[in-house]
Amino acid sequence: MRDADTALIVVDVQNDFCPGGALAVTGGDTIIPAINALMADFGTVVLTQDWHPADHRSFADNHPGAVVFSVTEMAYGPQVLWPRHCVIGSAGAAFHPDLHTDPAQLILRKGFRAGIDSYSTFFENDRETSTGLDVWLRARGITTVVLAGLATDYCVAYSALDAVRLGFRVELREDLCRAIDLNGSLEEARAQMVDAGVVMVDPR
Ligand code: VGL
Ligand code: ZN
Repeated sequence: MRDADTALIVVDVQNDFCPGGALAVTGGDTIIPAINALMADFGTVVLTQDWHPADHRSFADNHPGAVVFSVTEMAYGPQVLWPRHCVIGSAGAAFHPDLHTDPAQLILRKGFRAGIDSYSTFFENDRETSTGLDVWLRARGITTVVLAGLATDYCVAYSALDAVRLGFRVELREDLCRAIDLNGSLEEARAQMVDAGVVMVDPR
């Protein structure tokens, strides 16, 4: 059992990020049994869901003529244009059916504002609009967060970097994450996390 000041955050283990989904991450479903087992070690478990309205500006098909996985400029900076994924209420937005959801005290949804993407579970992509998770964790005395889930190089990495910035001690279970790896994004995200002081854990 981990200390009471340590929370597990399981990022975006949803159908659309698993094989067969709209933005499938290779091997995304293979991490689920070990994540389920890991939850038993934590007194605080948070699950997150990417949760987009149909007119979300991160969807390539909401930008006429735009190519999927191209990058556009938004008010807050560069934004990858993704295939339509995790639409509110859709089967793709649901948790993978194998994921245990009962141990979680909080299910946090992010990315529901049409004009702004939210990779991180702490801040939307303007790095200013808070999801409230910081305050929720602190109110429960959490000082360390352990991250697992999808995708290593986007939602997990942004969450890890924000958590460091907010003053949490951060561990990333590399064996329990899988990456999209778009144009070297995994290597870049990993270097940024190591630089920031994220503790990379891989017991494999
Ligand atoms: C994610 C791209 C778009 C993720 C979410 O969960 O990593 N990636 N939306
Ligand atoms: Zn998304």
